[in-house]
Amino acid sequence: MMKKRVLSGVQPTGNLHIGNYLGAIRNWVEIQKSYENYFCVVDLHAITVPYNRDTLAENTYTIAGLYLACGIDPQYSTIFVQSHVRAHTELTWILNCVTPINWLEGMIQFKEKAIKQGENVSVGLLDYPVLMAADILLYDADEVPVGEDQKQHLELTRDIAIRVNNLFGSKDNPIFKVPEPLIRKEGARVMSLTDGTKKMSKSDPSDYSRINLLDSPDDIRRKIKRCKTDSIMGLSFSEDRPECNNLLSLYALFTGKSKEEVAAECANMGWGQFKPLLADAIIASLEPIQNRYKEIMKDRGYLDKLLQEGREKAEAVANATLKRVKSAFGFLPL
Ligand code: AQP
Repeated sequence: MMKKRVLSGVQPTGNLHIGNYLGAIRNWVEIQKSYENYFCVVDLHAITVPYNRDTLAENTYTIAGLYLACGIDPQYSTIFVQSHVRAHTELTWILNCVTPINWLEGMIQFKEKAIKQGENVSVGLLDYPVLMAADILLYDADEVPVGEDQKQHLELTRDIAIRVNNLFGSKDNPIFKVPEPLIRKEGARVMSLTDGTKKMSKSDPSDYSRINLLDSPDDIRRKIKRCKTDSIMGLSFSEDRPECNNLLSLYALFTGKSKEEVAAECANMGWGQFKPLLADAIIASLEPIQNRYKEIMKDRGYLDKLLQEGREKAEAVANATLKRVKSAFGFLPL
């Protein structure tokens, strides 16, 4: 039986944090043997906001190295850099011409990031979801494993695919496969350590808001010690205690315990007792990833070769789709 195909990616905007790990990469690792997998480092997305050109390439290596360190296995998964496969930008242009502008203006992430940036908002930021649609549709992905924050963008991808199929395809001969989101319940939305109502994010100016996968044990202890809590006695999963909810969920995810077990274990604890337990659980889970990462980054030649092989495999699939799309849109063939 043919395996279903998945595609997903992370922006090289800095170190990965535990939200990226729990919401996305950990799930990729778990499913990779049952799917045909394409995982890219989405560097074209990373330049939609002001960025540092001196660190972009190094961050791209970092993310690729972290994919491997977290357990993405090249035997099952193709790892590549988005900007190395030109079909991504070419399909984006074509999709731009069939995507109504008001679909993009309504995107929550655009509105949030645009507010943060004031007047300095690029066309690229508005167009971010169309680039994401191109990423996914180029690979005829059946499913897209992402965190909760990407749900709206995935719905837009589906809308664009359906629109193109209606305009230029037929029921028996659709142009695009319409992908399904693959969003796990646990870890799909890890919240900031400084504000339990905001998602943990690489672009938050405060490093205390997140735990990065490469943070030292001391940093992790310090961040957990300083993180926002409340003054209610006893710890519980409760809707109106966003920080408590988030920290207990992290404890459950990093220890592998169920919510019920954690609720019972922590019901009578205070923050002073709980925080070191949480820090220990996170440190113990990240230590093997950090050790593997150090080994992987010693051999840039290996990473370069892997990304080159990944590009070749990705390009073969992407170029075939692009050819099909251009033919359907009526372009004169080469
Ligand atoms: N807090 C999170 N909880 C669960 N999943 C998350 N993801 C991101 N944040 C969380 C998932 O990680 C994948 C890569 O997303 P990204 O590269 O956009 O990461 P980011 O941290 O969101 O990066 P930025 O640069 O800081 O962007 P913004 O400002 O948008 O937050 C995705 O699958 C995402 O769902």
